[in-house]
Amino acid sequence: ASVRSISTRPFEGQKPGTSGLRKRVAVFKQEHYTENFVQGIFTAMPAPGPQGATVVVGGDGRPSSASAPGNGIAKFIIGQDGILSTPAASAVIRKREADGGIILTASHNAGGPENDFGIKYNTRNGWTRARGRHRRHLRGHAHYFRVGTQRFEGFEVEVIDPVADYVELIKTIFDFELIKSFRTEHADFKLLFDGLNGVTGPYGRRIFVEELGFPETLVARTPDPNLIYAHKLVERVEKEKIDLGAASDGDGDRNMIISHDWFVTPSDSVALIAEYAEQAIPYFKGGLKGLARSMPTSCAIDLVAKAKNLEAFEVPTGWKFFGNLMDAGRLSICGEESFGTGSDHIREKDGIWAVLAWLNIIAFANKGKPGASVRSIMSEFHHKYGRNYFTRYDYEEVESEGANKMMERLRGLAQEGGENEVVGQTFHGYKVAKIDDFEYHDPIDHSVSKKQGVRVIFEDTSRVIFRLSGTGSHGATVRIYIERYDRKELDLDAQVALKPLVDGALEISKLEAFTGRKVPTVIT
Ligand code: VG1
Ligand code: CO
Repeated sequence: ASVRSISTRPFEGQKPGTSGLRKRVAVFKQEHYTENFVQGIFTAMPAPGPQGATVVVGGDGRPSSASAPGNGIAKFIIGQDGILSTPAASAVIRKREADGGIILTASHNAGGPENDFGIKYNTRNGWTRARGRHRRHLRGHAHYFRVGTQRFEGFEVEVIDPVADYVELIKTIFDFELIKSFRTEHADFKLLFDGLNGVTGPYGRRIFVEELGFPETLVARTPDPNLIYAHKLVERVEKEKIDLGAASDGDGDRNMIISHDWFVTPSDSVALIAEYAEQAIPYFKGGLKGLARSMPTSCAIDLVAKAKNLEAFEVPTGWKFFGNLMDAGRLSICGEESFGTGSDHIREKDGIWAVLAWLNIIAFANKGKPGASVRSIMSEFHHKYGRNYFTRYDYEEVESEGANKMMERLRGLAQEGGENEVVGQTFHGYKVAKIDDFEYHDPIDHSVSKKQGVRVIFEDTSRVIFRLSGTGSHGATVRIYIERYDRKELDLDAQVALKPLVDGALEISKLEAFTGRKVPTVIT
């Protein structure tokens, strides 16, 4: 191995969005593009910098080629065959006290040569910071297919089993014995886990099949777990009367929870897990520290926090904001409406963790009430707390200009305060109480994040929120989040319950006039 110095130009648009850098594969293939970004990561490494550092590298197996920058890094820890799920990488970084990790994935974005690639960088607390210029670069010929350590001049490469550290950690969190005895006592209980063809395949097999003894079940690959893209899973769950259907995304950090008779919104899922955690999940038996959600996520978890007398935090979209709260010992369980759920066991959202949390809770609930199901558990929750109906409309690959103008106008309205054409007006029966542009003041490091989404809050506490995606690779994606709280009507179809608010949101934003779009690309 030898070190060469190469200087490159800065690249247009090479700055991390909601979750690292995400672009078309062709963009990454430009000469030095990837190396330049990775160099930026090392340049920005917190003191004492990259000298002597240990860095974890893994990914979801998308095609990639990059040589590792030198920078005095002493050790690279790499998942075998280059594989590490995002949560597993976080687990490895923490267990092995590495200084950071590079995850090669575009997560839920579609893969393949025509589609997307991405790079996320994680320090021990999950923050992504990267910027800068490529300077020096290492040439080694490390292989990634066999576990073991390879030594080069000035640095070493350790190839690890990508599953082992993660499984070791996860077994300390959940009640595996309880789940196993539940499975043997309920031979008719059907679990279906989708992700066996993505990066979570080996993790799912090791945990659900080898550790817990569930039958090996496979369905089609599902890069983004939501009701539309995961339709095959949904169909199978309905047809085969599956009790717990679950999916995760390309890099294993997202999850979807369904049963043949219920779809659990991610906002409800995290609230439900928080409700049961102390009683059911060993990791939380000492008590919960605090709960949190991203701003557009429904307020269901806030109700649980209130009932349990816990702090509840509302942070901007993107997992990185939870890390500071966790490090400060003020946050145990958190989630995002975008199918992200997790806890302070690592610094990423964790799809398999969420599925195991549900299994653990179902097993626990069955001890008290035999026959407890996803639906009965959720229904009991809604009777206790009321229901936060929630839906999200995505308009993908919209012209950036129109999308930006729409957001600018909404921001303008928010700045005018109460004196504008929206506040005090009634849209389809809902009267606007307030409009603002969400700003987050981090209570730990006091940093301020502005322009995190425009919120329209109605007099009955219903909300509609507008923001632009920070993970798309081309054009703009407009996201509209719609929420309404109901104490009495608990069994409505969400799309029916939210229809007037959706119409109101479209009127308030003048979405069609600005973007030319009549219908959303995806509804979740
Ligand atoms: C989306 C989601 C956000 C999530 C992010 C990364 O971001 O809305 O909640 O944290 O993806 O998830 P945006 O900016 O496109 O709305 V992952 O699984 O793709 O790393
Ligand atoms: Co992901």
